[in-house]
Amino acid sequence: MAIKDYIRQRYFPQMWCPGCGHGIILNALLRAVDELGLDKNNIVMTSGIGCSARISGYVDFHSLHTLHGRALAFATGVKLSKPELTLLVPMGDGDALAIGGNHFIHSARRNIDMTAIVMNNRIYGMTGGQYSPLSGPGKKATTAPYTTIDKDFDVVKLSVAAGATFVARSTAYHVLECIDFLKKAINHKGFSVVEILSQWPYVLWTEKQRRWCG
Ligand SMILES: Cc1ncc(C[n+]2csc(CCOP(=O)(O)OP(=O)(O)O)c2C)c(N)n1
Repeated sequence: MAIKDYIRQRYFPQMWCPGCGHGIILNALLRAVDELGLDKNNIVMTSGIGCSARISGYVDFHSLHTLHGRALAFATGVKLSKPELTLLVPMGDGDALAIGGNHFIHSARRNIDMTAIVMNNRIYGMTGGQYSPLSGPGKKATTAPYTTIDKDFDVVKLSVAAGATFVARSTAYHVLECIDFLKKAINHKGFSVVEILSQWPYVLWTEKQRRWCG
């Protein structure tokens, strides 16, 4: 299949800022699915809220665009009712590890067979740049004009400690590595986490996008 067969073209052009890493992650994910030869009718993507979570609108899989932080909870429900389906759960760092942190830890602890993709730009992108638990100290953000003082944590170490049985980290710059990790994660039976660092070029936002986010 061609990559365009995995997307809902009616929702394009997408709403991500020029230069944002999230589109590269979408591309890597579609290539991973294509290279694995998966039937798109057997794939379910659940997502919460955020720029990263918008990805579920762009893919031509079964998709649930749900509540901020709750993507893994919805994915768990789908998996319990239809275990034969492949579950893909893309989340922002805020979605996955701030509001959704408990769902993340306990999905890993239960080792539920699904792939969590943490699209980590270390900021709340969609709402305009509030710092997230992953921002780390010394970062400027709209909610930290004099820079942040809070520590961040290591997503990979957290995932391993919580019980995830496949964990990997890459960046939107390393596309081939991302494709490889995503393929391995999808093939893995159990809770797999792929953290992908993604750049956030807020300065490039257009007026239209600023208005769209209120
Ligand atoms: C319950 C709830 N709280 C807060 C929000 C507002 N909100 C929407 S997206 C978002 C943060 C998005 O950041 P992240 O998950 O890191 O994804 P990104 O946009 O950076 O890809 C927040 C706080 C919401 N929609 N629902």
